[in-house]
Amino acid sequence: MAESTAARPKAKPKGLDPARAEQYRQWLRQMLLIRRFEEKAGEAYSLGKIGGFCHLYIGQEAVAVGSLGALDPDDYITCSYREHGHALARGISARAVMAELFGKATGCSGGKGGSMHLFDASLGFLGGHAIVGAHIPIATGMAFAIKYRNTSQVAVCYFGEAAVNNGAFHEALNMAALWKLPVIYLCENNRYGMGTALERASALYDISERACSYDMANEVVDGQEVLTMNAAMERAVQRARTEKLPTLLEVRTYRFMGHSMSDPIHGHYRTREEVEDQRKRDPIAVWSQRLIADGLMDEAAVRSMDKDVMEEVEDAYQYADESPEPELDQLYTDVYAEEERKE
Ligand SMILES: Cc1ncc(C[n+]2csc(CCOP(=O)(O)OP(=O)(O)O)c2C)c(N)n1
Ligand SMILES: [Mg+2]
Repeated sequence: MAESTAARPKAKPKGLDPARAEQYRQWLRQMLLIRRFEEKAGEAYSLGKIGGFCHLYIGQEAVAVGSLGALDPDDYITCSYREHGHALARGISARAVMAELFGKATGCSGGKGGSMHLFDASLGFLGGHAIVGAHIPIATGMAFAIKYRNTSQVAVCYFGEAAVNNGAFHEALNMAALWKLPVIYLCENNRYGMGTALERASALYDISERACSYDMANEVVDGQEVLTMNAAMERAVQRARTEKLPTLLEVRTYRFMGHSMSDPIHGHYRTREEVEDQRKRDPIAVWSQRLIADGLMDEAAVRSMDKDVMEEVEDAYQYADESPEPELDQLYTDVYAEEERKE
């Protein structure tokens, strides 16, 4: 059954701020980069260039771009396995992400992580985790470390709505609320955990309400609108940084592709009509039309940006294809990363 991805009505979207025009254009570029990258990754997978699992992020781009746009460079991020978009939006290069998907030594995890385990500690990007919900306590631990060291960083944890029925989710949220930790739990509710619709697996439909059990701030966010996403994230970041309090954001979004490369676009669990209906709120079209309507870009500029992005993705593909595989003597390196303590 197709419900709207739109969140409960909140404050009306404000007009675009001309002073932020460059940032707005960058958001569009980042979303286009993710889209074109994912299309190319899908193609490479079909050609056998990428092995293992591969979960595309197409349809959810505004969530990663809008939310990561509210963070500082030294904040910590941890994600599920559907994290190519987050890695790109955080600033890991398309070359390093594509090479990782190809299992090459030049990949961001040295070619040993693959699609589900993208890492770059220098950007505070601490995975890529394949086990549903397992990184929720890890993010909570990061937030505990931040509090212990008394810095003003924030930890962010991205996960799907299927993770909230996992015991680790509840244990982590309880501790974060009890200990007042600077963490943001960002649930990307795309309404399906593989082929299971949310309402078939969850007693509670509104995931945001789960925060009430832990007296935690929460919000439902329209994840197809990048500015709305950014504004909600800014509120959560502010709460974490200044008040040292956690937030649960339930972000309503939709994946346009199958769960993974082995799953067809609609399968038996959703209809073609539902997917087509959701595609009417394509986050890239929504945002580019908004920028054009507000006079911050014209159609030619959007086309030229898209072309530029496609060239970047093509370059990443060539780079990944030509890169060497990791050497055998690298098998046991990079198992643990040590971070330098800032005393
Ligand atoms: C603990 C655990 N159980 C089952 C799986 C198999 N599995 C992989 S993805 C997935 C669905 C997760 O859906 P959701 O959390 O909504 O994220 P989405 O794929 O929609 O981004 C499942 C059950 C797993 N990886 N880990
Ligand atoms: Mg899901």
